[in-house]
Amino acid sequence: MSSGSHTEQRVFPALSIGNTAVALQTTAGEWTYSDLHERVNKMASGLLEGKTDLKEERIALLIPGGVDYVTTLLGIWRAGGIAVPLNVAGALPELEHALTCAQVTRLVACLSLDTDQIVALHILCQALKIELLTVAETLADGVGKLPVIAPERRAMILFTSGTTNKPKGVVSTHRNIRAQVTTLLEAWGWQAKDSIPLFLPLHHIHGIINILCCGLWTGARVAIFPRFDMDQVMTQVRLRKYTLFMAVPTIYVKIIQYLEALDAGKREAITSAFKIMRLNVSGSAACPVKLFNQWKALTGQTLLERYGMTEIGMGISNPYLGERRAGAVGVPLKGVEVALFDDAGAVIAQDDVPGEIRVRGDTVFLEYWNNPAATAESFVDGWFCTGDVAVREKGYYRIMGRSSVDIIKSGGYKLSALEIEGTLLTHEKIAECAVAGIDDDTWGEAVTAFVVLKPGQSLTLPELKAWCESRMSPYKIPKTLRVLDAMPRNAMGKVIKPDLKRL
Ligand code: MLC
Ligand code: AMP
Repeated sequence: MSSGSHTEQRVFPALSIGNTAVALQTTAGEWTYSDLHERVNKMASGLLEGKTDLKEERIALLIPGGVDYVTTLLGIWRAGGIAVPLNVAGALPELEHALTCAQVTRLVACLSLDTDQIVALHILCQALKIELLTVAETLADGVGKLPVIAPERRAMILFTSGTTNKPKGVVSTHRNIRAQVTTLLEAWGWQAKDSIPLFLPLHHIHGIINILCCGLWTGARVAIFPRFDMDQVMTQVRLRKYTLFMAVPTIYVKIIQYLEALDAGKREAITSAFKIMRLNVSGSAACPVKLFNQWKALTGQTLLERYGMTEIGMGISNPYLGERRAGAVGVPLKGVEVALFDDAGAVIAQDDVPGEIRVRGDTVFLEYWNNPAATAESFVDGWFCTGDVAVREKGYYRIMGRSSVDIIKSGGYKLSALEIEGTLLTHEKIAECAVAGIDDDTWGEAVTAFVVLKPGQSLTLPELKAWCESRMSPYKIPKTLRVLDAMPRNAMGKVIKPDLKRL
């Protein structure tokens, strides 16, 4: 992440002593770039404990959005470690999987989390021989000698669900992150005078790369929230604090519902504030044409939709200047090579023929952590195979869907049907189960569980939800339960998910 041209290595160019511009606005106050720079270096020194380099030690973060999160993430990078951001709403078995899989040795946590969670975390860390730390106790009093970090070194592991039961750790290098950030800075015209709210979860790239890293790289102001709180965010919007707004489609849907419930005067105060923003971006899931049109009618903003993935950063984007086409994700970003491939593995040269999106370039991740088989499977001739199917129409890409029915996108989160099924099958009343994403106006797709119960058993949705609470993140918990007499299966015994979706 070094800017390369500076004698003193920094995580981002704008982080420097004497830069008095506000970097972070938090609920607790403001932090200038200079303050943040010093705090990051103290964190790096504290993590190093006198060593010269963390040498890619995996250090996890379990911290909600705020200055401590940013200090820890950048401090780990500055000291040569690999940051493993974890889901603050994650259930214990999910955290255990990530900590074990990434071979984490230290976990920096926010100990003002829920008390039960802290106790459970202590026990888990003890069992896994992981040192549990707070930010306050890790920050050094001063700044020691910090290492020089080569761009090809690993920087971050993010867990992403896929077509396997358990999430895989996506490893990005400093070079990957720099490429992911700089292509967006240019494409979307980021400027130091920009100001953006950050309320997305900080264990995924939308929040980490597109908002936090782009903002801090440019020297802009990032207003960081621990979670998406409609009233808080809309108050700041109304006060015209932001020039940029980036969110998943579900959030735009929820904002429209919120605005519709307001009286005309209050609604106008917010919509007119959106209207004067420089840019509104939607991504992480398909933006329905209806939503695109509703947003335009309400705020006058033409949403810029873009396509990305944890493994590739952002790949395709509608233009900042030029036609932003509803229902399309635009054209490949500069420096990102994108092509569509047919089933025989040949590049599709002409428009209007669907194929799998494959991506090459510096933005593409290095590997799945400790999983060479999965890494090898996902690349063909140097191209990363996304599993997403698209078509090019008059030069613009349009996403048509995914090649796997076992991946669900709910409110921007990618979920593995197989992972949820694996957990549900441990329920004492469930004999068979299949999970599918059913089209939903708010969530994009809503997790639905189809189950066959053991003889003589009954199960209701509230019972199932309560049972799921300690076993999976809230957003994975089924929104609907369908109890079936028998599961529709093909001749090979495989559940026919399209039949279930039709139910
Ligand atoms: C919350 N809930 C969800 C959910 N989020 N259910 C399904 N899917 C989701 N995404 C549950 C809550 O637990 C709660 O359950 C109920 O829905 C209502 O909660 P809420 O308070 O209304 O929702 P909220 O907490 O505000 O969360 C909604 C959200 C959040 C949209 C703000 O889901 C979110 O931040 N999504 C963004 C995810 C993201 O950043 N993805 C990017 C991945 S990177 P109950 O039962 O308690 O009522 C990527 C690459 C790329 O995709 O291209 O960017
Ligand atoms: P994740 O693995 O969480 O990074 O999610 C990446 C996936 O989100 C992609 O593989 C796509 O399936 C989906 N996605 C991201 N942006 C869009 C978009 N604009 N339209 C449709 N799907 C999208």
